[in-house]
Amino acid sequence: MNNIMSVFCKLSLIGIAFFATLAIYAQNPIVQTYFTADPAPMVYNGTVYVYTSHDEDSTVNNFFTMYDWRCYSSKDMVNWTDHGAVASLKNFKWNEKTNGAWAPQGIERDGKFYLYVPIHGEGVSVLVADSPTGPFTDPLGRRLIVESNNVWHDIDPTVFIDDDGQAYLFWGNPSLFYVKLNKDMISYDRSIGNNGIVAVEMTPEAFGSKIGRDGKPGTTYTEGPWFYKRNNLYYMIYAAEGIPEYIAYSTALSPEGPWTYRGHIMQRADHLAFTNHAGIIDFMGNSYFFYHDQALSKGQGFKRSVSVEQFTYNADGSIPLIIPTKEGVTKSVANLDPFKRVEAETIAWSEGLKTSGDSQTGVYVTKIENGDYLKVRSIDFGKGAKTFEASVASATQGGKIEIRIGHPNGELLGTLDVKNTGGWQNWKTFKCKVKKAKGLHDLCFVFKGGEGELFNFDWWQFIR
Ligand code: FUB
Repeated sequence: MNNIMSVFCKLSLIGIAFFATLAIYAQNPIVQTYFTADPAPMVYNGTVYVYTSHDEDSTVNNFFTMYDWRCYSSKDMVNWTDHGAVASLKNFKWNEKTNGAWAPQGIERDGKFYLYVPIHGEGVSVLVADSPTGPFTDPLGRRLIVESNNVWHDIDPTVFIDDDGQAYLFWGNPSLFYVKLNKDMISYDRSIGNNGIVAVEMTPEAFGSKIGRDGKPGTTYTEGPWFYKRNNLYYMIYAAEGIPEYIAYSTALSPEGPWTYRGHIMQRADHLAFTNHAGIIDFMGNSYFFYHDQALSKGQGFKRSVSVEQFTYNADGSIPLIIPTKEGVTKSVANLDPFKRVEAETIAWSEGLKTSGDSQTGVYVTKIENGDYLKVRSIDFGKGAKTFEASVASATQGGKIEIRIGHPNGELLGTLDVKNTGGWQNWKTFKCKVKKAKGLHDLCFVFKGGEGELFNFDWWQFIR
């Protein structure tokens, strides 16, 4: 851990300098209201869902503080809707650990959603739900991976269902294991490997070579595997040569290997965290690479944030070197319809805000103070709107929502007055007239008012 700390401190200082200039036009990191890490994107029904782990705001900067798993979704790759913490350590009644909600991955099978999660030091477990955003329940009442000989190393599950219906669950640090999941997705074939658990052969040809801290030859594979298939080639993406980690990959013609080392995807960089963890998807004809950095915390490696870059595979299926940027995904793949209710927690960029939620209202934007703002991109006004309305709640003096085009100082379309509604959960809809903005625009909602918290914000829409 001492080695970890010295590397980490050095990276933190450099990161502070790099991110001091984080622009309001940035799209990365994709979540600004919380620290998020270990992204696991899943495409389902025309929507990208990203399950993330969650570094607590209260993290003391010497180890991970992680209690729950969050979920965000997008139909356009630039606006992300916050679904809150969809599962937590408390979902497992048998679990006594109060910390350790590490890297998850979710997958759909036959209308059910399976979330595979490690609890650090407690192996890998599974939760199931009828919707991608939960509620998730524990179908087993115990760990899924119970027989590996080092549960401390049983982290970072990655799951994939092959074309023939066989599902594979890989995981592991610093070695890679897999099980063949049964169709129920909550048990596995015990007839192979060591009572079902197969240890992947870790050779330099398969995963690149490095000399370990103990001076012995090893492979570059460290942790955070991401397993998928594309054009009949199987890909294993992983964090390599930690720490600090970079992202590398290997490919194979079968899920069971043999694997061939293919090189780096994302290099170490001063402004990245000492860990990195990748997830890759194809969506609407584009390819996207998710990872995490330390942008939002200005260089604190235990307070990470999920970012995403668009990329193009080379003709032979190899993955190019991907550069982490603060612009991220600049082109949306769909427009947002402002004449239908939009959840306020659908955000391209925000400053100063948090989200919260309850079973009645769902997730809403909170901790709104004077000068905070949120930006929503690619809004198609068509022939224009006449009225803006929003559902808000305030136990204090309320405030104003300035509706501006493009950025916090952009052209003012209108101002919504928010009054005291009699409580932070007493939701009322307020309306205001707006200037007729036609066509496609990005919008900023800029919050104005007196001292302290102004109001909570649940949803908005425009009326023609
Ligand atoms: O988030 C906790 C751990 O850090 C993950 O399990 C690893 O992949 C690394 O990102």
